[in-house]
Amino acid sequence: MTTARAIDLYIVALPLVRPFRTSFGTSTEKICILARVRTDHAEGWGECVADDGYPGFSGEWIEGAWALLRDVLGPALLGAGDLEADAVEAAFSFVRGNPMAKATLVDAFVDAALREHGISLASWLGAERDHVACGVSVGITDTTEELRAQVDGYLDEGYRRIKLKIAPGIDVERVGAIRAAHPDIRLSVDANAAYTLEDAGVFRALDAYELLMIEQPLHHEDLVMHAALQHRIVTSLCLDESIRSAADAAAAIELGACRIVNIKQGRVGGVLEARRVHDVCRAADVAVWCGGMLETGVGRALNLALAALPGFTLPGDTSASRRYFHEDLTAPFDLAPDGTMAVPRGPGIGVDPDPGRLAAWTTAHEHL
Ligand code: SMG
Ligand code: MG
Repeated sequence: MTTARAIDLYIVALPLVRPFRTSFGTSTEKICILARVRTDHAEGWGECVADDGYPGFSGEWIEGAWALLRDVLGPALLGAGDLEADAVEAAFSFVRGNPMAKATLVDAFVDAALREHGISLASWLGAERDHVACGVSVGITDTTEELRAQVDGYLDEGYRRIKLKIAPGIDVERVGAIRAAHPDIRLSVDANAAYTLEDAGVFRALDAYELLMIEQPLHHEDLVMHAALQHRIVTSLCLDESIRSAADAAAAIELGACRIVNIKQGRVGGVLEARRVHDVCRAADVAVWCGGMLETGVGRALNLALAALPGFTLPGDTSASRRYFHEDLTAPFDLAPDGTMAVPRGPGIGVDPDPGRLAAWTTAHEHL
């Protein structure tokens, strides 16, 4: 049993090495909430993956999550008394929705509880690998030449799968150019819900490029339309934004809305629900892989532990620290020449933010 005694919330801002453009916006900085949960014998960390500025990826954003964490979820955890690590979600079950805010404290509490017992998150989750295969997600560029240069650079570093962000009008030609330059690589695209079923022709055209998958082409709430699209094309659909829970994954699979699921623990309410999504997909023989939200080393450590579970059979968006930051908040995560990354093995998530960098990059702090 573990008891949360104090919580610190931070907002940190780290410049990105290059802007990251998706169909819904461009980020030049990684801004996120970090939570530190102190227990009697340890402290644990969680990172919130909600957007800065406005809710663009999902219905959550930093200012909303901050208020919820400070005024509702934080006090609920501090009032919950003794909890087992795998029972912490119950402290937040009276709050509907808001999985990204909840994940911040679920993950921080689990990390603290595991550190108290000296157990690594990876082994506690049931990880079977000590290295995971890594891909990279490449943002939309102004020109095809720029995109090719970035893709070539990442392939040289050893990444095992390239994912291209697409948007209406910046799709078939771009993908065709990259495929022509690299006929044999594992290539996928991610539309971040920017299309409708009327664009089915775009996806039929993409069938020519033998993509590993097309990620979240249609509206995030529309499983039925994804099922209709999956019937009209050969390439496998993968869902990201649409999957907020294991129940969503079960529904999507039942409907035939996808053949692959992107698991982001922050999107589904934390590492416990992420493992349930994994289990649902594995039982249905649906491949999963670990998504990314440009996390700092705190969230990246957690993603790597999750990605080491047996159902994660495709390379994830778990790229090296240097793909995002000049300097990470933790010790940097590096890509091995074979395109894999080591899973942290220390207690809990196995890494800590550097205190000096945390202090320097914090823009807001709240102690509960
Ligand atoms: O962490 O490398 C990463 C980013 C991976 O493409 C990525 N994430 O829809 O999968 C996705 C996007 C969402 C990020 S929006 C800032
Ligand atoms: Mg995505």
